[in-house]
Amino acid sequence: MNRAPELLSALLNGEGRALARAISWMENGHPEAADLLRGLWPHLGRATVVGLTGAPGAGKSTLTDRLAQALRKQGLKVGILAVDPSSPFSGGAILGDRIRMQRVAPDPGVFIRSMATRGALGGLARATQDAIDVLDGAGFDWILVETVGVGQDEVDVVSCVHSCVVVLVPGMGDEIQALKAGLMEVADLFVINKADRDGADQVEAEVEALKSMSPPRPWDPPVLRTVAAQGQGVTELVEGIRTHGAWLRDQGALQRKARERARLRVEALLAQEAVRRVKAQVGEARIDEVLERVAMGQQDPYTAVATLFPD
Ligand SMILES: Nc1nc2c(ncn2[C@@H]2O[C@H](COP(=O)(O)OP(=O)(O)OP(=O)(O)O)[C@@H](O)[C@H]2O)c(=O)[nH]1
Ligand SMILES: [Mg+2]
Repeated sequence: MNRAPELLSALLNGEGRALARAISWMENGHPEAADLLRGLWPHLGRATVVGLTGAPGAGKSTLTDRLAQALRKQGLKVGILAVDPSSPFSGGAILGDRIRMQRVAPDPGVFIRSMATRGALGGLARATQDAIDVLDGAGFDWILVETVGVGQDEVDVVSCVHSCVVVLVPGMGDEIQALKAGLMEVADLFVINKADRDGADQVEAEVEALKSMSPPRPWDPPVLRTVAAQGQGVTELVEGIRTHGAWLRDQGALQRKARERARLRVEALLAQEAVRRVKAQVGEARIDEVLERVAMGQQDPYTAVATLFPD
C-alpha cells in the first residue's frame, strides 16, 4: 500500500488528523515515513522553532501555552511538542499538559502533541526532529518544543531548535550550579519564571555571575522575567525570541545550526542503517552469540564488534 502521497496532500491541506498520523509514522518508523518526509522536504524551512527547557515544574507548559496564545493573536499557527524522555506514554497529549493547555487546545491553529517515546527508533531527538519537519511542512509558523531538564536526550533535542529558552525559577540556586555547564551552552534566552515569588533578583544575579564566568559567546543571552501563570512578560519573550532569530539570520548562524543538525541527523541515520545492514548480513543469531560472549565476560565489546566486520 502506498499511503504516503495521500497523507502528504492531507498534511499540505492542513487536515488536523493527518498531523497526528504523520507524527506517529515518524515516531514508530513506519515503512513509508521516509517517503512522506521526502515529499515534505520542499516545503520545509519556514517555521520558527523554539525550545523551552528547564527543571520539572518550572512552568514550561504554562509559558508555552501563553506563548501560543500570544502568537495566535498575531494570526500565527503554532505547533507544540512536549518531549518527555522519562515518560513511557506516547501518541497523545499527557493529560496534565492537555488540561493546562486548555486555553489554546480547541483552536485548529494550534496543534499539541507529546513526544514521550522512550526508546523511539533512532532516539527521541530523531523522532522530535521529524515531528518538527511534519509541522513545518504542514504550515505551522512557530513550533514550540518543551523538554524537561538538560540530559543528553534534551541536549540532542535542543539541536533541533533555532532558539532555546532556559526556564529558571526563584529558589533554585543549587540546581543552577548543577546545571550550569549544560545550561550555558544551550541557552539563547534565560527566563526567570514565577517572578511573582521572592528570590527572582537572586536567580538573576546567579545567572549573570555564570555568564561572566563562561567564555564569551557571540550572542549574549538576555535574562527575562515572566509570570506565566498571569501571562506577564510573554510579549517581551516573543520579541526576545524574534530578536535572537534575526541575529541568527544576520550572522549566518542559521546555516551553521542547519549544518550541525544535518550532521547529527545523517550520522544517526547512517548508524541505524549500518546496524540494519550488519544484522541482515550476519544474522540475528550471530549477533546474539556475540552479545552473549560479551555478557558472560568472555570477550570485550570492541573485539566482539570487530568480529562482526569481516574485512
Ligand atoms: N506562582 C507562579 N506559579 C506558576 C507560574 N507559572 C506556572 N506556575 C505554576 O507552576 C506549576 C507547574 O507549571 P507547569 O507549567 O506545569 O510546569 P512545567 O515546567 O511544564 O512542569 P513539567 O512539565 O512537569 O516539568 C503549575 O501549578 C503552574 O500553575 C508563575 O509564573 N508563578
Ligand atoms: Mg510541562
